[in-house]
Amino acid sequence: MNKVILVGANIQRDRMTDYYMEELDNLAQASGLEVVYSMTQQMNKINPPTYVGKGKVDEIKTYVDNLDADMVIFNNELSGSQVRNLENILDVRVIDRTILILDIFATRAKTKEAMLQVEIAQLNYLRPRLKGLTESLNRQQGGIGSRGPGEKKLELDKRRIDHEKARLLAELDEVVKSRKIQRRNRNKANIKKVAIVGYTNAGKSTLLNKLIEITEKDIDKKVFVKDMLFATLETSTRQIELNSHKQFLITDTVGFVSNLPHNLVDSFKSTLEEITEADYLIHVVDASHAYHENQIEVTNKTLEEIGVHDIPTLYVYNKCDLFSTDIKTSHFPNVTVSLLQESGIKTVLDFIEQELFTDLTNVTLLIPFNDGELISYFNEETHILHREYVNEGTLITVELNPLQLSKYADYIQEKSSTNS
Ligand SMILES: Nc1nc2c(ncn2[C@@H]2O[C@H](COP(=O)(O)OP(=O)(O)OP(=O)(O)O)[C@@H](O)[C@H]2O)c(=O)[nH]1
Ligand SMILES: [Mg+2]
Repeated sequence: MNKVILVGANIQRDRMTDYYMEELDNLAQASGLEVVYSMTQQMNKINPPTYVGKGKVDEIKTYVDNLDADMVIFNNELSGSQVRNLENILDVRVIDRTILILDIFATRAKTKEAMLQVEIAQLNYLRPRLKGLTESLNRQQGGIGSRGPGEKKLELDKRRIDHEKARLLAELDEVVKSRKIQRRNRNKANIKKVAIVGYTNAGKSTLLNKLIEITEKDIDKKVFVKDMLFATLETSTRQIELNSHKQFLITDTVGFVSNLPHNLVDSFKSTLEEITEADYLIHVVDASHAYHENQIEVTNKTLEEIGVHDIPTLYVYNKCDLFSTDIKTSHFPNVTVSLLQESGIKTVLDFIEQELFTDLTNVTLLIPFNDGELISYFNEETHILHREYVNEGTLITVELNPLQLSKYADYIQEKSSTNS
């Protein structure tokens, strides 16, 4: 296991520095690194050659030697020449927060789409730093920052990077196209869509699993949950059917983190696009986290960046088993839950049901006796509120969406809105 030292330069007294450093520590652990020391420095301006001042570099060097560290990770984004200069003095590998996050994504990516997106983000990071990083990349064999395109590092020059990037983008385009077709088919079915969003490790995948558990027999549909950053890198969509037979699709998405590299957000746009098409968002918050307010802000800012506006949102303040006092909630509407202890999940489901199916209309239909197939359709696809046999056939009162309403207009006897 690599022993690493974390360094954070606190420019102009950013009060979030401690939090960023704690998160950097988590990111390092998520990457399988052992953090042996973490240091910060207050500074008013950047020292261009090595980012931090000379005195600080010497201090880092002392820690590197004494603690036998083999890597230094900066919380601040470094240029290629800063990496080179720092490595020359410190004599160990130097990376920054961005490359660390890219590395985690590279290790976790499983689908073709996610892998291509990460590779493109890595190339985008590498390109402007190529000159400074060549030495570093040459020196390094395997490990952080070398997964994905980095493996071909020795042959890389700008022209080749551009060429490789164009190739990857074309490949990504193909993958995205076929997924879009799938999505379009779903849209055609006019089925409502919910997306679960939120900071990494908040409990998004847990929520999806619990919803599957309480509504489905088929628990094979469950997704991966783990106490680590970026457990989920792909979006998974599941169909859920409520007791009332109403169905909707629900998508678990990639978690966000502060200072998520722009390259990454850009290249993950196609994955995140699913969010922009949702009818309803469930924003899961780890309310036990001291900085959850900030995490909400970061998530909302990232959502804005990918073009999410005006989608009704339910805030789910999760992990209430971890704190005893009532928390002050700042975003509305909200519910406080413990997904682990399975409290509050039904309320989330009620919110979804209320929000998604506002366009249902209560109608009474007369189905002739010889139209048995139609009866079974309404049995399976809708919620039959009332049933009565009359001379001409069966009278059923059901909730229909606008599409069904126009399709079965000929059978309608009576109409009234459900949600008045
Ligand atoms: N104590 C407690 N832990 C919870 C609760 N809900 C989820 N967790 C834990 O929080 C961790 C993260 O849960 P996930 O569902 O993987 O979180 P996520 O938001 O999908 O995370 P990423 O996929 O990494 O973005 C897991 O270890 C869960 O078991 C809860 O109500 N209470
Ligand atoms: Mg997840």
